[in-house]
Amino acid sequence: MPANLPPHYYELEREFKAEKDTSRKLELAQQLLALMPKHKGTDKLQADMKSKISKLKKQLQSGSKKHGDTSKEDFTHIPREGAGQVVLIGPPNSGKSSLLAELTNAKPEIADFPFTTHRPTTGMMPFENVQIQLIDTPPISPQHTEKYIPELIRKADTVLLLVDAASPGSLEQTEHLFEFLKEKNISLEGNPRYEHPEDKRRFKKSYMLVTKSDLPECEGAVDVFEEFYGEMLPIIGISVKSEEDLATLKRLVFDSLGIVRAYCKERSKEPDMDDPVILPIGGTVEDMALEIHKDFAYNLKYARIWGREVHDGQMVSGDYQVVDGDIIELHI
Ligand SMILES: Nc1nc2c(ncn2[C@@H]2O[C@H](COP(=O)(O)OP(=O)(O)OP(=O)(O)O)[C@@H](O)[C@H]2O)c(=O)[nH]1
Ligand SMILES: [Mg+2]
Repeated sequence: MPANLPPHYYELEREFKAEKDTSRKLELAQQLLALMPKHKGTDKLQADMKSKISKLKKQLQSGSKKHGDTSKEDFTHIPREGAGQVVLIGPPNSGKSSLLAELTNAKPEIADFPFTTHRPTTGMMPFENVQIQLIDTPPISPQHTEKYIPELIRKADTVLLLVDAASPGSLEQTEHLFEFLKEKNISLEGNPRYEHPEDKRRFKKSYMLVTKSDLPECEGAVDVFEEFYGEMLPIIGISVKSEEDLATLKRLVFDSLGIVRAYCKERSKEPDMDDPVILPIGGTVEDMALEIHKDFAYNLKYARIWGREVHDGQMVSGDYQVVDGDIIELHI
């Protein structure tokens, strides 16, 4: 008898197989079991899935005993991937997960009610030839805020604060969010101040995104938020339904990271324009050489550059500051 599984089952099954996190894997296994039509053709499948669920439950129990705590996993550290790490924060239902889903290949849960997201979810956002890591987070709210959220913000390169202008309490929610972050010594700023080593405060490069701008009730919302927060950080109206808004946002996020891309070229060969070396703005030819191999940096005599601010093939020394898009031939 054929199993007749719904199409969504196979998508979820792929996610289940790739998932490394035990508790998420358990959630997916339970969803898969629920999706299986209950008839003779799925008897074996159901039994297999039930046995996987019971194994996963045991693993979770032994894992929490081993670490001596009963809380869920530690989300304070999410390994960085790609050219930069950007965290999406905001009050409940403000559209964080929707934005992650539009900009990356991640498939977070999205729903029209608060507290849908329970754990951080990451996705990679392609921008031209680089990938940028986005982290969707559970909401910040007077009712409940996960403890690890401030730490995720401290570690990120850029913060996108999403506020939902369609929600009647959005200004109060935003005010609460800023107070919460202030208590945690975090200040969201368009142009972050210099962080003194002895100062506990962290000034994070941030943008406020006023979401759902396609809805008629959100007309004029950007101006309202601008009045309250415009001096602290840039306020941008967006809709996940607008391709133009999403494209503008991608460029903005890339620019916020303060990075440049350089392309390595071997003599008499074409450079690989799909594989840039990422450097912070101000990074030099020597820094680029170091990224490739320390011997290149130690033995560097000079470099030839092709780019926006040089003559083709101009000779420069190791202290030349790389401009985004420079093609560099290292001579040792
Ligand atoms: N019209 C419109 N609806 C949107 C937009 N962005 C999100 N939504 C809707 O807003 C609701 C909440 O979206 P989510 O992405 O789940 O919000 P969230 O901030 O992740 O919510 P929590 O996880 O509960 O904090 C869903 O019904 C979305 O479809 C938008 O740009 N326009
Ligand atoms: Mg969410």
